[in-house]
Amino acid sequence: MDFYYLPGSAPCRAVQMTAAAVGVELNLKLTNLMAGEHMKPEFLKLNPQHCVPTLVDDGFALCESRAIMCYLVEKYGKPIEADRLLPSDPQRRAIVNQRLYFDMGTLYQRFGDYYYPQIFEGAAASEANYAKIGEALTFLDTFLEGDAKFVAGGDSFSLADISVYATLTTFEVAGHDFSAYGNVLRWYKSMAGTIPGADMNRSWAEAARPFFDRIKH
Ligand SMILES: N[C@@H](CCC(=O)N[C@@H](CS)C(=O)NCC(=O)O)C(=O)O
Repeated sequence: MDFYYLPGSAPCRAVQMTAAAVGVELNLKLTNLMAGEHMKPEFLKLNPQHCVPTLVDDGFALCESRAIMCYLVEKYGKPIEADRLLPSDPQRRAIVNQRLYFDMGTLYQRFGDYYYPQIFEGAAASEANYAKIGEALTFLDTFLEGDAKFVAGGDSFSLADISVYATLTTFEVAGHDFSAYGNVLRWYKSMAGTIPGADMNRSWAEAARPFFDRIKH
């Protein structure tokens, strides 16, 4: 299946790790946003929202990383593995979903609110927005209290770990210090040897470094 992506993009890397976890091979279609490839008519036909990641599985086109991740698990995951990644039990699944929405709407959102105006618009750093990232990291630290091994609890990693791990890798490459959040740091270190495709996630993330090197923090 075709996977339109950019290596520096955290949501793209979350899909890459999910594909590795379910054993699906992706046909990589590098999409250069800086060159405007996502605004070409042929890409807009696939995804009018003009963003990566975009997956095309035998003519079925889908965007939004977390929707793609759920699709890959539900369509291609083997039963036991699928139940770990996206549990069928309604309450366990609800917690995984909550963490996925937290990642999209709070953790990554606040990261972007602070960094992207500086990178792309030359804006000054906002202390208030920096503090909001800290609050989001505190929430994540709380989810991991009591020596919890995984962000949605349980005894194996789920899609929530994959999604948040991709986000935190971007934090690392950005030089955003999260060492004060002890549970987050412990969990982050442990995921490197746990999530399939974590090495590729780490090396792809380097593509984002030059953007963060442009700003001082
Ligand atoms: N919530 C989306 C975010 C996707 C997103 O913002 N992608 C960026 C790259 S990281 C993009 O394609 N931006 C170009 C655009 O939106 O025009 C997801 O998780 O897939």
